[in-house]
Amino acid sequence: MAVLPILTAPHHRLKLKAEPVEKIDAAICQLIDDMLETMYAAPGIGLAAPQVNILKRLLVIDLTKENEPHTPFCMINPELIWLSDEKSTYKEGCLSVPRHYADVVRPASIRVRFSDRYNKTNEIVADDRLATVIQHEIDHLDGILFFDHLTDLKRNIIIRKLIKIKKTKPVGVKF
Ligand code: GNR
Ligand code: NI
Repeated sequence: MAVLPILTAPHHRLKLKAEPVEKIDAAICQLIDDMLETMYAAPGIGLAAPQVNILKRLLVIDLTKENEPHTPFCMINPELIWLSDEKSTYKEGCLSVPRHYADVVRPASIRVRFSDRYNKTNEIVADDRLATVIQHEIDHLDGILFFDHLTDLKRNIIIRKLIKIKKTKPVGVKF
């Protein structure tokens, strides 16, 4: 088990499209466990493989509250197969966009197809916060960050601040 370093924006690797997982082998299962450990350490409620510099279509999520037992799940090669017309707005944050939060409008309900770590195909319908987090994580697999859903002005303000932080803080230092 290992806590992996998380890439922060602006970073060109965060803008790339991730490749499908071809085979769910021991290395992928190890990666899933390391991503969960990294997510809990951060702490965060979701993590996509590109955030730890692995360009594979794989994500982990755990929406459990602090004093409840962990109920993590992973999605391998997830596909959004239905999006509701109805939208909802949530204040989003991202481990790759430290210190910044913004309201993002997304479809309120989704249907998503994915493989689990046993290579079983699953389909679920999600709404509310779960729908938002799944869409946020699938965005990472396509090189999209939450600020890409904002106006150019808001995005540029965030990116400028992130560049400033990177210039003044050595890489890898937590803040
Ligand atoms: O920890 C996280 N919280 C969060 C809050 C609102 C919407 C999305 C998220 S995901 C984020 C962790 C992360 O960056 N996942 O990619
Ligand atoms: Ni994120």
